[in-house]
Amino acid sequence: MVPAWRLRAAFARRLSDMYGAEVPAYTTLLEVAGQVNDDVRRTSGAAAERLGSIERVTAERHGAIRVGTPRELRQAARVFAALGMEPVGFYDLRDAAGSSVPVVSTAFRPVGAEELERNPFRVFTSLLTCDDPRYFDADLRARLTAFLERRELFPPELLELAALGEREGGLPEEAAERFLTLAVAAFELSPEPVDRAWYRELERVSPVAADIGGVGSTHINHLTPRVLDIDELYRRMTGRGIAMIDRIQGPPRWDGPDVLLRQTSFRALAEPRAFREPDGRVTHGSLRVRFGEVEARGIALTPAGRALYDELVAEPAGVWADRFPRTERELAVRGLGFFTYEPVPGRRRDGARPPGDLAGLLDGGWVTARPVVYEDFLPRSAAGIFRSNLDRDGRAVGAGARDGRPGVADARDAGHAGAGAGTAYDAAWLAGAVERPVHDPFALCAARRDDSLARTLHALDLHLRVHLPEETV
Ligand code: OOG
Ligand code: NI
Repeated sequence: MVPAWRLRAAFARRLSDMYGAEVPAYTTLLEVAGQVNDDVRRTSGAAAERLGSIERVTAERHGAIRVGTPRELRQAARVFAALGMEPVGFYDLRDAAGSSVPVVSTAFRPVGAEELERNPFRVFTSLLTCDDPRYFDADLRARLTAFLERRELFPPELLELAALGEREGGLPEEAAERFLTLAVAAFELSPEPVDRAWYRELERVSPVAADIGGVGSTHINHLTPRVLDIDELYRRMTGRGIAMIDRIQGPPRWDGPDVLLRQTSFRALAEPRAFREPDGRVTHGSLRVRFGEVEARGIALTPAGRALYDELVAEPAGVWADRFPRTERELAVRGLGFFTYEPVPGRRRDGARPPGDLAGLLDGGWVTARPVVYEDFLPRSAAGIFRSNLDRDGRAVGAGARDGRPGVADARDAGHAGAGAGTAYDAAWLAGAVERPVHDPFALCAARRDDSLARTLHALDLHLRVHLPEETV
């Protein structure tokens, strides 16, 4: 029996091999990321591994796929379930600040600390909001839906093996091999000719709509390694002549703790593709749909920490230095960051009782705090990555296309899916579509913290309640 986590690790590895063979700049990215991580370890020693062992960080990846219908999303969820990956979080990129993309998304990933440690592979998965009239009028929606209903992203054999794997928590050796082969194939770029007129029509609404609904299959559009020093990586990639997007998404580099997520990417490459012309001829051209992203991960923030982050994200390092916690301790005691806690073994009591507050326990050397790494995504960053990679030389892919129609911004201001506006795509709707609960990222982190804190207090023989600024445990 091959357990789910081994399937997940093998899937991530094979996907990476496939992607590397097809997108050579990705291989360069991996090479540079590996070198940067090695260098950081050499210069920073143990501190480098505060947010994960070098082995985990260097092996870590996230992928991204895009699908067209709730049915396709449900099927993707089933494939990921066999890999021990569950939907976490809901992201509405239609109203992401500054750039509206017609998708709602979730991320499939392992949720337990142990499963994450074994292999943290995650896939950001976006669903085209076909039912949002701000992007698709009734006529286009009907044709788009009909097109999507006809295609098959995941062959029945794959879905059956996935269901078996989910039920059993793994697959027998031979079935595992077959499952992995079919699963990787489902995410390869298809050689099928692209219907040029149809693709272009969707592209006029949004390049994302064309990438999703303009072709007969889905594909991994990027595979992202994790790096310990993203500023250094950016410099080195640029030094190698690889055109990166103009910036690193997220807060500026500063000398306080790394929090949440910073990401950057190289521009989507023009890859040769076959097109079917209106007269039936097959011609050759290119499309830019696959790119390379890289990310640095930091400490997960509580809702209060996240609110502060959102307020500061666009501010320069100086403002961060004034307003954001400069230390892990401050993040913890102000209730802004998530940590797990452990009792310090053998701490002598000296006749003193451990104090009843987190600051006292930390400062008195009774407990230690370990940061919880952020395992999720950020809508602003995601929308920025989407957008920057749809553009060619600063303009949208294809002749004059724009992401989002004129007027989308007005509708957005009025609140998404407002009065009478098609499906209300929200977290509850998404859970219904995948027929599984969608985890709340904050709740997952809080559960880990609370659990560790309860065990720590028990070990210290403290029958008290530790008051956290935000919540009470
Ligand atoms: C997904 C973009 C979002 C991230 O890391 O924020 C994403 C996509 O382009 O399909 O992967
Ligand atoms: Ni990504």
